[in-house]
Amino acid sequence: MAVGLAQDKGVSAISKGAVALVGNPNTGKTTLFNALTGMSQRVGNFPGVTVERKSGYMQLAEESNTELVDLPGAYSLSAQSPDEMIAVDVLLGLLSDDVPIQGVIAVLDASNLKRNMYLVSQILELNLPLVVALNMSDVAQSSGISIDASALSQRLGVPVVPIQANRRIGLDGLKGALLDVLAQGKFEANLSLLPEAWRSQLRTAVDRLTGVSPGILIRALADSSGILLEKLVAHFGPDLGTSVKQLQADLGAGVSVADQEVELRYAWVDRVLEGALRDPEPMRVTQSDKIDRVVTHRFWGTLIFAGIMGIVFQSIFSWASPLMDLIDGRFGALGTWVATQMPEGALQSLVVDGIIAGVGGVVIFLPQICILFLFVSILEDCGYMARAAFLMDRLLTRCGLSGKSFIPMLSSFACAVPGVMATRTIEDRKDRIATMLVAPLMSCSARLPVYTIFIAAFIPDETWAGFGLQGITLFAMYGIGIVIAVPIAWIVKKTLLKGESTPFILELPSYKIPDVRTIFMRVYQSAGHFLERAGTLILAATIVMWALAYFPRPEALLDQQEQARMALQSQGATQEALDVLDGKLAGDLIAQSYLGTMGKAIEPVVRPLGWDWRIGMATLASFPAREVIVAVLGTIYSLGEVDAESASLRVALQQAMWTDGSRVFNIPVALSVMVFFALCAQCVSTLAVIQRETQSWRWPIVTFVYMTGLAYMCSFFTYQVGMLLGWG
Ligand SMILES: Nc1nc2c(ncn2[C@@H]2O[C@H](COP(=O)(O)OP(=O)(O)OP(=O)(O)O)[C@@H](O)[C@H]2O)c(=O)[nH]1
Ligand SMILES: [Mg+2]
Repeated sequence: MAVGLAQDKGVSAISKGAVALVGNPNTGKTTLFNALTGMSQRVGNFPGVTVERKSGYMQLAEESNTELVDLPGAYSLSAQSPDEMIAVDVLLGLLSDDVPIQGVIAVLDASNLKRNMYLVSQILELNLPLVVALNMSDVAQSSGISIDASALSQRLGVPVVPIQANRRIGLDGLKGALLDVLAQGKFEANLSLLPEAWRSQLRTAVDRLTGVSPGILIRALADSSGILLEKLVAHFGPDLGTSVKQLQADLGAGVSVADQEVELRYAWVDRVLEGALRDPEPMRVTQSDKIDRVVTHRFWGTLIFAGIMGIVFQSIFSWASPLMDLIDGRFGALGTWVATQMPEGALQSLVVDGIIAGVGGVVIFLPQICILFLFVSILEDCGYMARAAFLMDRLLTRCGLSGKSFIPMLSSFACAVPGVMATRTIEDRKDRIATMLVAPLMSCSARLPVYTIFIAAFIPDETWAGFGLQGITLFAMYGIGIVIAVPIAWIVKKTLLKGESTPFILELPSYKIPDVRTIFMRVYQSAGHFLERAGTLILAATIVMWALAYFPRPEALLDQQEQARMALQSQGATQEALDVLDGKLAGDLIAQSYLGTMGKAIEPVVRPLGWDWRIGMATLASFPAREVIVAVLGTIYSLGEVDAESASLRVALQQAMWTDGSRVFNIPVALSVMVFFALCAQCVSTLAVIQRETQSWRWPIVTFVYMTGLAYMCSFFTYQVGMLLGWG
């Protein structure tokens, strides 16, 4: 992959290929990527945040943009998990439709240099121009670690630049060094750590093959699973396969490159760092170790975790309500104003009852979404969430999952789509699929509006043992998914996906003061994502549901109403009496609408859950995306009411009646709706991403069927028990 820039150190030639950011997980690659490209990819203080290849452009020299590729973290080029495989594919040039890699920035955690150097030893064998960035130099410094960058650079034969990516310190030096190595063109693979016999054999073999570096051959030789070798042969041709066989024979029977490689590399790392790295007390007990003893303690740690989550859910209610009331009021006023500006008719109804009442009803939850993500990103960035993962490891392994399942499950509290993608860090395919099956049980942010609307309307605002009852209910809704995931995972691992769970060593990241920019970006992006859904998927669903609830409008009914109205007026009836009449018409119209007819048909199915046809239809409409229920209920009640000002959905729900005049909703009904939404697979995007990640329709179907069945059962149980307990 020579770029041949030696003749002209020119700018134009430099933009021929991409530069890849490679390094162990959680070393700050994405932070550096964002700093160099001005983009805002997701950053977090735990390993396995990036699971996809992402690219952007950085300005290396004047008037030239160079593509920069951010990769998932990898401990070694002997990929163990699908996310590590991505880094390997890119570095070895196996993605044929991809821009070739012309250089590499190895991002190392300076406070953990020894472990990070292993990967460097492998990259050095790849014939790729390389710059080593010593990131987290602030962390290293505060732990008293000192690194002689120039000595290291001399030993490695590549530039070594100390940086601090989160403060953008040292980036100019890094870019300069990168420009230099790119301009030097072809980089000679450094094979110094291999035994002389191997080296000469490798060189001879490489000479016979085109486009293959010694590093690629070593990767092929060290590949014990055979998967990488297969890919390499497909890419570089069958000659590579023959060479590998030949080499294996030449190196002698019983020599396992995979096994020996590890020892050789560790010995090399020790040699290279000798005298260049000064770590005064490598074994010291740090402040962070002391904190960890408490927060990862089986009992105290769990208590702290529950306490923190309790506070988070409580704050979601108490902090958000003033803002939500404000937005709610604004939308109410907007609806009333628009109604006075537009002639009465279908169009006015579409805008006021459909779009404003529906989409507006969802948008008011924005403050809660922001508060949720504010907490989540602070907890993640300071390093606490990785400790929570550690705490869960025991539980997860006991139910047959990998401890690595925690991070995907944690991500699923924001949204199951990145959660399912985060399972790429799990090596074992069965563990990976089992995690995907339970990840959507975690309450994502789309469920938050559903929970809070029903909680605000039906759970009394009282305190219980110092905690608000509403906060406790929300806590319980988040809890139910976790509690149910445990037996489900256990059953899945005992039946569909039998297999041993692999032990897992989570590397606990160091505690940090959370980065304001990272937190701001996370909250901002989540808010944007929420609003985008409201403006697209939910808007579309609302319009369809509005039309179904508005049409047909039988002439006979409207005429009857007109006559009744005139009769009342001629008798000098009060405005109140006229409103009652209008309300009745609105109710009759919606009952006769397409939606009403369908609703009546499905009512027997949802009746055992305590629901009326309106909740049934709104739930059915929410299968593509769960927030739709809030929008659809907003539309249904808005169409079924006369007075646009009482459009607050909360009040409408509280006042909803059965035909016999009794209230539709009580606490058991509200709980049964919430439980249904906590457990049901109402999200097309999640099912699609499971299909994509597993390359099979089987798993999205299994997910859908089991979650929907489970939701129905648990919802039924909740309603019936609630009624028995006399909460109705
Ligand atoms: N103190 C300090 N923190 C940093 C520095 N660079 C990055 N961080 C933080 O380190 C954490 C990890 O950063 P990321 O950029 O997500 O790391 P990554 O290498 O992309 O991680 P993966 O995608 O999981 O492999 C984040 O909390 C960053 O804010 C640095 O130079 N100093
Ligand atoms: Mg990353």
